[in-house]
Amino acid sequence: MTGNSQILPASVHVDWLRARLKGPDLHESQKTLAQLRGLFKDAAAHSALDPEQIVYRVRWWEPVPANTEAGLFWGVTEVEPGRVGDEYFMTRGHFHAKRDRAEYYGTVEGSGMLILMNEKRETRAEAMSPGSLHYIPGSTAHRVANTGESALVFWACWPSDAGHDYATIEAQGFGARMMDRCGLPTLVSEI
Ligand code: S6P
Ligand code: ZN
Repeated sequence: MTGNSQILPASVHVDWLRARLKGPDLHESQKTLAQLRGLFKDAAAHSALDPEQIVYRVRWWEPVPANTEAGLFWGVTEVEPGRVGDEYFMTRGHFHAKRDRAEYYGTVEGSGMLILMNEKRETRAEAMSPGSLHYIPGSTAHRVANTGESALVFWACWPSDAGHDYATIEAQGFGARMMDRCGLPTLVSEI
């Protein structure tokens, strides 16, 4: 019996086919259009949309406290389909507060673009589709745009001491935006 007392059930489970997380101690957040005011290029188009529309939801697991050195977190983000003017629904995007911290993203459902920007503001994108795996190096801001007609779902794994710097992106944005141009997702430079 003493041996068995050390065998515990896993507390968090992943539905691998749909990526959703289930467990008792998960964190959740969601962002509506109202909460994302100023993020999209076309302010007039933003004002014309329902402010309560949810743009994305995140559910994540912190098995160790935030800022623990050498721990890992796991999360799942669902970005709704939609556009503000010609710009696809997207996440706010961030650098990690500890700049050298890297991250993995893996796409489960839908299609989109992972927009990556280095500290010189050079911006590029990687196409996301079910099964695509994305390594986000340190010192690289990351944001995801849903360019499809259905929810874009991806998991993420990042260091527990990475932290999030949203302020730099709020102040300066990315060097390019993911826009619909004649029906095609196109990375349009801001400069
Ligand atoms: C965390 C990781 C993701 C994002 C999520 C929402 O480091 O990159 O879990 O938090 O996709 O994006 P954002 O930019 O609003 O945090
Ligand atoms: Zn991140």
